[in-house]
Amino acid sequence: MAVKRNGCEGCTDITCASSKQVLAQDIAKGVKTAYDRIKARGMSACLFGSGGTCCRNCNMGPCQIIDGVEEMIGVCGATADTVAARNFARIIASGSAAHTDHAREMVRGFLETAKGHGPHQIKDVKKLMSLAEVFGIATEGREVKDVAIELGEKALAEFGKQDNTPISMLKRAVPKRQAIWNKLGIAPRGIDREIVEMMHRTHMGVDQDYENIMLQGSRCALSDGWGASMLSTELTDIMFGTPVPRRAIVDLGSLKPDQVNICVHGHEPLLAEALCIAAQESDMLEMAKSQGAKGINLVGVCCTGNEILMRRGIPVAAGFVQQEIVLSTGAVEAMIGDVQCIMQSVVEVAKNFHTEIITTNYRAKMAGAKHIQFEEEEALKSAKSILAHAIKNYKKRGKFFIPKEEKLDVVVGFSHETINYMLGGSFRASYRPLNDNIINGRIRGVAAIVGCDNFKLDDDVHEIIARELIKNNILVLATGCAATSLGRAGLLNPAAIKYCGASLREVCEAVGMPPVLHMGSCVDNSRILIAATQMVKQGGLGDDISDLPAIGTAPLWMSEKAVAIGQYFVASGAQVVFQDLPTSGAKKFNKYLLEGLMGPMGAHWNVAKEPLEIARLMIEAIEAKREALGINKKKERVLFDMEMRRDLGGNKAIGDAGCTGATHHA
Ligand code: SF4
Ligand code: MSK
Repeated sequence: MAVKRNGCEGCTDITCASSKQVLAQDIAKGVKTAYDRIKARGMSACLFGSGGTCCRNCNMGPCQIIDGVEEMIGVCGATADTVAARNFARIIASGSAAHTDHAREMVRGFLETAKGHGPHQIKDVKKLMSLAEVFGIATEGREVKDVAIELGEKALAEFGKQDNTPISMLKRAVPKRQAIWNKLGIAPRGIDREIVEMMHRTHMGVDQDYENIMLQGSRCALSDGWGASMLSTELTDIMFGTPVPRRAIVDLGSLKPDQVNICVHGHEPLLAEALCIAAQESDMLEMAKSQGAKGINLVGVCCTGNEILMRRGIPVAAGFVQQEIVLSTGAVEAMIGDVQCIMQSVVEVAKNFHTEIITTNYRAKMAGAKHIQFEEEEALKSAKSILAHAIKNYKKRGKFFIPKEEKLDVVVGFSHETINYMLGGSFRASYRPLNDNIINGRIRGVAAIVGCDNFKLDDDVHEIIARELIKNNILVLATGCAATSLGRAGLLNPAAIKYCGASLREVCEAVGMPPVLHMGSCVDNSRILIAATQMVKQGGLGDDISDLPAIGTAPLWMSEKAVAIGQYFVASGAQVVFQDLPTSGAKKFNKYLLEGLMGPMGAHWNVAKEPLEIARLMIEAIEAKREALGINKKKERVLFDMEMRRDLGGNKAIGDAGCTGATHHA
């Protein structure tokens, strides 16, 4: 597979069979997608932009900085390192802001639900009580409603907190990590505050020391990971149910020829959940029938899709790079968006068909789209009015094409509680079996493949990395559009154990789980923080996340949120690999991210271009951690007699693992 970069090398390859089929149809001839636009632009990305050394933070510029050229520093004297650090920090702030604003809406929705308003309920009381304890809320003998209201109010206060004490959920981290944050003075104090301070410190003439800028960059990112995102995940679980394993479909083929197809796109699940409830109500179903449809088929796109996939088993029709392609089927009555990752181009694509693009959030409108505000106070009524609009569109449907060959079955719903239960069983639910399997070498380590899809690279990058990891007996956790793309590649199915090394296969087979575990949307990367923390607390794998044989990657990152996620992982002690970083134009700062952060954080960023190079780096990092933990002790050599060889018959994956050049000693 040739990986081609944006610009002069032309378009990237689409490997997804369903996507190719749709775009090959006559009805899609007039559609222009991002793949076409990349080709049409025909120019390389701006060197200053991609290297991170273009500054427009004041009107003496814009200044394009060339590192090492005296005349090419900023008018104010800012160096390449300062400018790249400020730009990088602002990416973190923007990504954190997106998660934070999302989380605030979820907390507000939770508080309304706790008060008994709206169509939702408190579904996971056990989780409510355990989170209440984290916030120091008394639970003994109290009504669920009272605990929930107090939790909602305390959670909401975390956003605007002004004193200098740390946000509540930091205390969930292991003591050693908390001590590192305290020593560095980077324990987040208020979720909004850290974003504001980051923006202030990167204003012209404020913080001009890249190491100091990155201290706040870490604090800002931590306020996302351990604050906003974690609150969103936990309260959403309490309200809509903590995910448990369930079968579902991830494919464009989840559209139905004889039903009203409605794509729910974006991130905040409040609207999507209300639509799910509304779509089951008899008045809506009657309305669909009156229009000649057999029913209402809700499908997800991007992370709203992941939210309802995880909790309700509702199919994800498309990941980020397929949002235009799903409309190109001509079979979608409406695409309903809330916030984030909704490309403006969907309006133009929809013009080729009867499809209506409906925006529902005052923060996210688009010219040419119909805006119907989703009113949270009257969630069900509001959801019904949006649905009714889509249903009335069904009769206008013209020629359409729904790919049939690929209906990719997935098993999803791996919250950290589920992993706990699945590996530990109902009597001893714990991470002990996972830790033991890592210590005995059956599972070499854990790798997270997270983040977006990106038109700049071929769409099978996630698959190539995941296959290499599981072949080398590394358990993979996935979130966001990366998880959806791994579903399309068939790796979220227990049958994917055929791609595993022998020992990982044995573990997955015994538990009945796929080797790649879908853990949710992009805010749900907080589940990975908790899972990693639980592994440390369980014992035997060191006393900090930085000791674990674990690593993460977001190889096709697109959104600024992915950088915020990357930084909160690094600041939590986990290594992270990206395909590129917008800092390469500033030598010292770039080196600081790739090496220097190791000193204060015990982890750093890594960059590797090709997917197999990324996988190799991840495997080597995991093996190095195993070595440092002293769990790579060689077993005594066993000479196999004929009977033992027969027992191993058919276990072809034994020996598969060596092809990356990594060392194995299990
Ligand atoms: Fe140029 Fe400095 Fe202004 Fe940036 S802050 S645009 S480097 S003068
Ligand atoms: S939707 S942020 S493209 S994962 Fe979360 Fe996908 Fe990335 Fe958007």
